[in-house]
Amino acid sequence: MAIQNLPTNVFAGQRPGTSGLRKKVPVFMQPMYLENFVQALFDVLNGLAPDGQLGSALYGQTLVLGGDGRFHNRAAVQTILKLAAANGVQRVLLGQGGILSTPAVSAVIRQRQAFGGIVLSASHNPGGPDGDFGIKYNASNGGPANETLTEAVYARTQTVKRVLISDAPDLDIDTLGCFLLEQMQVEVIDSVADYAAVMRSLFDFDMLRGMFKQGFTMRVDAMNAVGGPYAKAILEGELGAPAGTVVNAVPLEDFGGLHPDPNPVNAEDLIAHMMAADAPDFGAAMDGDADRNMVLGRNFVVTPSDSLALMTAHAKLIPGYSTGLLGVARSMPTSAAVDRVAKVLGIDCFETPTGWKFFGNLLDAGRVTLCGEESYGTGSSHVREKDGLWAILFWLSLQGATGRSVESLVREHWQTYGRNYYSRHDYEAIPTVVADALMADLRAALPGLNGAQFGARTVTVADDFAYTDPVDGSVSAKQGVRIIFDDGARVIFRLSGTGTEGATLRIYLENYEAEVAQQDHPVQEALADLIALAEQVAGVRGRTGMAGPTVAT
Ligand code: VG1
Ligand code: CO
Repeated sequence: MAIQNLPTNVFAGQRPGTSGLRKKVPVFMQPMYLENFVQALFDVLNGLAPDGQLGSALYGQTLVLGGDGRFHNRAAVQTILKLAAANGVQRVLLGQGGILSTPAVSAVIRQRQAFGGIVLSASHNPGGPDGDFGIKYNASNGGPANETLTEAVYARTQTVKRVLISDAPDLDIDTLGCFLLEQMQVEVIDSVADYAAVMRSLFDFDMLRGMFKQGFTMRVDAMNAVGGPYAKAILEGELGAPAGTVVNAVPLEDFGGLHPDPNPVNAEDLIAHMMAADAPDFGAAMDGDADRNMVLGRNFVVTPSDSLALMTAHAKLIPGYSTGLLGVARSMPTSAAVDRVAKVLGIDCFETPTGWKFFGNLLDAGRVTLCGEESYGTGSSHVREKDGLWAILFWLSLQGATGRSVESLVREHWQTYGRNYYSRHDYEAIPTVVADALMADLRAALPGLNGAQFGARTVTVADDFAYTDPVDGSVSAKQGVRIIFDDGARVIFRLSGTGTEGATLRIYLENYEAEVAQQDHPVQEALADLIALAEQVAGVRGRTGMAGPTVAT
């Protein structure tokens, strides 16, 4: 065994987006593509001096490694281990079989005080040989690296000249225990244990066991992705939910052809079960890396923004949050439902750009306890990622503690706080030039939109969202075009930072309704005037030739 010093070539476009570097699998499989990126990451972590001299910050350190089990996961694990061994890492904690969900990586980093961790996932993007692959670095707080670090890594991918890698044979990654790779220790750990311990510390497992004993029924669709083993171990294993409660529970390299994005469009089978006459009490799904969640009651779908608001309102019922919340945060496009709850509770509510990395500082500084995004993501200070199974256990606990159904909890919430009708329209795979021109024109139109009148509504804010981090003062500009009206309605336009094909335009639509009698309209109908207005302002159909959104959730 020896450490090799191999020449690399520079690849364009290795810039991490909203959540790490995501590309089509064939891109990742190009010789030296992954190696180049990971070497750049290790060089930056080792500490690059301004003159380009390398430090040795990684020496003696522990890293966590695991992924969602998608195609290329196992090969990528072997490559990264060999790079780590050659770049001074002392120990890698590797999930068995290369498997760790995103929240589990975060939990392991924190529990074991690791230096950081690498997550192999393209999350909610499809997998398989023609699907997507991804890689993301999490820091010692367990959360996604901030933009300063990801930009430094990107810069390094453009200048790195060599890759340091061990030529050792592949390791057995399926057997628990410790192995040596060059000087580096590899400890293959149980993928679920550390994460399960965190869940036990937050929820009343005895009460939850009691619910299932009394016949509470539930269906969790793991979408053939990494959440399966976690949900099975905790819900069926520890809490006594009947076998078969968790379906599609074995992670498959191509997710069995499913698109592991838990929304009503992609989790079609779950929706059918929850709308059936014999629907279980509670339904839920998770995404590819198990950090997203969708929750449903019998015949009832919960909007993610509402989920965050309800969790905030009822948090004290959960043992882990019984003393109350320090504050809450939501991404800018997420509906303002949680803002109303925070106001009543007298706690701070922060509005951040899209992407979990922006919550890290607020959580670390003790400014917030719960966070959420409209894209089916909620989480708390227990880790530094959004967490699908945590959200499911939270909603399960809410039903146990109140003895009420999902639907009655949500309807009561609307009565108390009003309903924020909400929808996101995605226009996928638009040519990048068309999408960029559309956004540029929208930005140029902003001054004229301020104060403009649309029917009964007047525009009170028309801007491009910019965020100043209240903890470190860093500024993130151009985070989405907002049009906010005097009645609280909002239309927001932004381009996705996780796609791998052309550009995806997201249009976020929100309308507040205080009147209980007006709270039961179909969502697209309730938002029809805002949908028309968005089209009037942006001209999406004309520019893209698309008759409507590819996905509306
Ligand atoms: C999307 C969502 C965002 C989420 C991100 C990562 O980003 O909108 O809310 O944090 O995915 O989620 P974008 O830039 O495509 O809008 V995951 O579960 O794919 O890591
Ligand atoms: Co995800």
